[in-house]
Amino acid sequence: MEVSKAELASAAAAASPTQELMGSEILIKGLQAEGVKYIWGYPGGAVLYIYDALYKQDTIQHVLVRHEQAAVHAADGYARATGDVGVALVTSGPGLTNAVTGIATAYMDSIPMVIISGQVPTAAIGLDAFQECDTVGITRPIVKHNFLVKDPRDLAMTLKKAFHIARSGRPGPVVVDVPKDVSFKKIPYTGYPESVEMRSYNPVRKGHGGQIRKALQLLLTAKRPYIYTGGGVLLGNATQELRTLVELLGYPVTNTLMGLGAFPASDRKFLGMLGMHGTVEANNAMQNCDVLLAVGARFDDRVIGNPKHFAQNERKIIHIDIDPSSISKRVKVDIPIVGDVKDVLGELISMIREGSQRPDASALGAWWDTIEGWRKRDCLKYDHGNGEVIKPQYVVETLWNMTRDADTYITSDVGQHQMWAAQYYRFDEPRRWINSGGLGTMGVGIPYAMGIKLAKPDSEVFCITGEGSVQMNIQELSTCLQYNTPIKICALNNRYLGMVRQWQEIEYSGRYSHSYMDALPNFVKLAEAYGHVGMLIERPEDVEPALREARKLKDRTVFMDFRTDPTENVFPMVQAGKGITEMLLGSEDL
Ligand SMILES: Cc1cc2nc3c(=O)[nH]c(=O)nc-3n(C[C@H](O)[C@H](O)[C@H](O)COP(=O)(O)OP(=O)(O)OC[C@H]3O[C@@H](n4cnc5c(N)ncnc54)[C@H](O)[C@@H]3O)c2cc1C
Ligand SMILES: Cc1ncc(C[n+]2csc(CCOP(=O)(O)OP(=O)(O)O)c2C)c(N)n1
Ligand SMILES: [Mg+2]
Repeated sequence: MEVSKAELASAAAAASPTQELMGSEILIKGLQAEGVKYIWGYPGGAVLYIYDALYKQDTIQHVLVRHEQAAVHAADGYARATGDVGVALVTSGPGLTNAVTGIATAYMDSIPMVIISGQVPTAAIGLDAFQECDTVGITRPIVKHNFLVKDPRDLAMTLKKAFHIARSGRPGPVVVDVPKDVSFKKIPYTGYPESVEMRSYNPVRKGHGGQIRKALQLLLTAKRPYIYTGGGVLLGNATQELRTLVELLGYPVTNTLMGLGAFPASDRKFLGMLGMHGTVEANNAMQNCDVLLAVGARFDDRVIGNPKHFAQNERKIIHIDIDPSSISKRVKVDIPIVGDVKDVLGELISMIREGSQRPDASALGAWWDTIEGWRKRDCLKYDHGNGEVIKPQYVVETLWNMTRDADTYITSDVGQHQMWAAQYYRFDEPRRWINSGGLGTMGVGIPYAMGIKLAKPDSEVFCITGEGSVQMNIQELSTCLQYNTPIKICALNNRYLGMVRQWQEIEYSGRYSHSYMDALPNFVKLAEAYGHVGMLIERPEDVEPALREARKLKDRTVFMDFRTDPTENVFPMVQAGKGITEMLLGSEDL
């Protein structure tokens, strides 16, 4: 079913101005007008009128998940891969509380979403009604904004505002809570608003010209410049501008975990991811640069390590971010530029092209020599073992080698496997690496993958996961079958909550308190029970054939249970409290 946004909008506008519609019908018309193609959700008493209105239309496809957490994750994964607003629909009470983890996950990574929740009838609010919970109160700290719609006449404008807030400025999830009577009452429908004005909400797009000029001056006189980019470049669709800027300047670049793909990993100017599990060259450059250009990155604690250590080296910092509250939050910056990354980088590029000043070539040459020295350490080199046991890095590396020229999306869960995916799958394109960074939510991998596969049926979608994480939303294998979203699950099964085990080994003197996963299910049979294909892979020489076989099964969901080395650790690693250059590089450092 391919329906263009324009078709959806004109279908929505088709209502005659005098028509009487139920709140639920107005809601659906609004979603159509917003160009929504998919909703992930789960029904219940408070949303049955909305489900009824969904039943009577055929432009929006609803996907019935098996748990509301997965509905929000699937819509979130869709939003991350496409850049559109992801939409989820849940019922009141337990439906909403189940969705909370999904909403918080999207909030922490600034993902545009609208979550519609049912609420008990307005007259029953506050009376401990059946399946009542204070949705606005519960979600307040984990949304960009939320609304309780008390009158059906406000529905259309509220939805318009919700989409506008979700996708503009720093994106984020918006909850629209709809009491049952609001979805049921009939009112005259005058159409979906064409525009929205909010006096108190006007995100800045254009950066301050004077600040941009000052930034450029600083950048061009730098001896040891460094460009540190994050999720904001992807969210602002500014990868092309970033690439042009780097081309013009010839400066080294790093990405955060959330920014991978913003700059091609295969480009020599890319130093790899920085931070807790970043490369030696990326972290050393961060510590030793004299001018840092931070672009849509928020100086996360996993990126700068111990702030006192970070502050030991003097450097001038330029920070481009659309959210003024992100600036100087954790690290004091010298030249703040509040604005949209695409606009600001565009402006910088024009100024460089118009001017005659160029970077200091000899200083830059010396800086590159230093960086190449760090790069020689080859910190992602790993011990391939005795050929008996599968190394997790090898699985990711093999997958990357096999699919590097294919149209692929990689989702992950949270743990060691996530870090190996980030380190060894080398992303050249934006929005191809889909994971939870800020909240670090185990259980996102399968729902993310199925959300993406629905929108991108011709792409290959792999979920790199752990045997711990995958069990947190494994029920969604059922949804994958019902909606024909064939995904490929690569479980790096080390029988441990590996990232926890690694911390216990290094920080808690090997006291492995409750990190061993005993009594695991037989994943092959489990996959088969859900109607899919299961594979058990126990030897290194079987890794490539298994992946090849799985890829051939284009129309099937395949669960690959790779039995990996249970004691493998993620390196480099910056321990808690350490500076980013104080890295452990391998087991010899323990
Ligand atoms: C197990 C684990 C290990 C991790 N280890 C690492 C690690 O080693 N290295 C690492 O980098 N991360 C790591 N993380 C992730 C980390 O927790 C943070 O999520 C991540 O560093 C934040 O990335 P970011 O700074 O790009 O910010 P994001 O959360 O992506 O924020 C984006 C920023 O861009 C801004 N922005 C949004 N849109 C625009 C726009 N249009 N224009 C301008 N600005 C915009 C936003 O306001 C925000 O400030 C790890 C996470 C887990 C779970
Ligand atoms: C919902 C949730 N609970 C707990 C954690 C803490 N945590 C982070 S990584 C991890 C272990 C993940 O184990 P697994 O999925 O097997 O991945 P591995 O680290 O072994 O690759 C845990 C428990 C979390 N991130 N999310
Ligand atoms: Mg594990």
